[in-house]
Amino acid sequence: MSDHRKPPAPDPHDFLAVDSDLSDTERDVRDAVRTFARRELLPNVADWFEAGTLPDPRGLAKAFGDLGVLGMHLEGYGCGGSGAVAYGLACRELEAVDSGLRSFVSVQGSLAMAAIHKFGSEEQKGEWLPRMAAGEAIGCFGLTEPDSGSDPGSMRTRARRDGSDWVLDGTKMWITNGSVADVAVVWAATDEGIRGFVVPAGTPGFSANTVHKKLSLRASITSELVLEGVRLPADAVLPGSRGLGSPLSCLNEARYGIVWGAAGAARACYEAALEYALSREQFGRPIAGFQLTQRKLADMVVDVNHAGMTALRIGRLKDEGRAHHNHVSFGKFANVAAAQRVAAAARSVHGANGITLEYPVMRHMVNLETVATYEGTEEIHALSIGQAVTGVSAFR
Ligand code: TGC
Ligand code: FAD
Repeated sequence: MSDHRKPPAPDPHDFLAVDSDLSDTERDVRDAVRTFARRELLPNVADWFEAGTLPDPRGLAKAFGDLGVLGMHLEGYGCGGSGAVAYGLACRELEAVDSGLRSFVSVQGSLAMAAIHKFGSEEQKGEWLPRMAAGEAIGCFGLTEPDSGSDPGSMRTRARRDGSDWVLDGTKMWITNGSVADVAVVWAATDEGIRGFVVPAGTPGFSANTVHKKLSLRASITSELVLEGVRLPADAVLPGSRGLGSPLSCLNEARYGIVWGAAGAARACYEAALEYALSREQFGRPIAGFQLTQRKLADMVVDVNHAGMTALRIGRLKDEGRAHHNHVSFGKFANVAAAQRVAAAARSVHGANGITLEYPVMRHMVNLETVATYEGTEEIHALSIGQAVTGVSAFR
């Protein structure tokens, strides 16, 4: 006998019911991070963005540590050991508030902690990871240089041996949390190829300068790291690191967080536009009733749901150990572009109000300029996908 009952209408806030595929544990993580983000971060983020800084990065680190999101996908050493999808959901809920706040968590957990976790000695892991997971120590990750961005293999920062010590010279640029970090993971060229070094803040010759006048990712601290004859003991090198593949493997972890985070920023913009369109009246009726506005909302809801499905698919592949770095490139490329389209459309739906910090849309829109640039630009990921499908590298 056929069932003539109508299926339930799509939920405008989860049109393809992507979240119904989550496990109970994953839903619990989503709800805990969403509640925290909406209660503790959302009411303040416009002020932080306007001020162009995070006024209390140590308090924020501690709060993230208490929430359990710092290095939450890493095993042992006080880390959460969660699945990839659960970690992605945390990134999605944080970036629904602001890309800078997701960045804080990505850089700590997926870059600085992941580098120590993957390549560090037992002593390095024991010294740094528990404190970083608790938010008692802040880490940063120095790969980019003033003249070496998309092509990190061209870095000029050098580490040379002097007796049993290492001596580092060079400059790193655009380093998230650099000037508030307790520890920097710094990548440098050596006679043995590129290697990672654990540099505690306060080491003589190491200094950090905050970058000002940013128009994007303003609720985030961005810095230059200067290394002038920084002398480190032999055990400062990450013993498992060797070659450019080492930092690139950390980038995969952070790029994966962006796949989810961008879906969160897109969702936040779409939801703001939907709410605004339903309440804002012109020509005697809500602007949501105009066909051109509905087209914008339809395009947005498609992008938001495509992004959500892409994130979940890559997350499931990752939890099964089947996510190749080109899958992650696909997700970063697709989801950041989708979020940029949604943010721009959402801003237009808001009219003049859309250019203010009273509404989240333009803040997300300008943040996404950074998100499209860091962790591999749109062009770099397009070329990685191109290489994956053609077998031909366009880089060299
Ligand atoms: P190439 O010769 O292709 O590769 C060198 C070695 O690395 C391997 N490899 C990877 N391994 C793991 N994960 C990946 N994603 C990898 N991509 C490549 C590769 O197989 C090779 O291994 P082996 O054993 O043969 O030596 O290197 P290339 O110099 O031609 O460059 C390739 C390219 C352009 C894709 C790479 O350099 C790149 O990804 N450039 C973008 C740089 C970037 O993303 N920088 C981000 C800095 S950190 C940051 O932005 C933090 S933002 C804050 C936040 O996250 O919120
Ligand atoms: P470039 O590499 O100079 O690129 C300029 C333009 O040329 C881009 O459009 C690019 O796509 C294009 N291009 C380059 N090569 C090619 C090519 N082969 N084919 C086609 N087009 C190409 N880095 C860190 O190490 N740690 C951090 O914590 C960190 N945080 C950041 C925070 C912020 C707010 C920002 C803005 C950046 C951060 N970065 C960080 C740096 C970031 O990873 C780099 O900006 C990024 O990798 C791009 O490098 P670039 O800015 O030097 O641009």
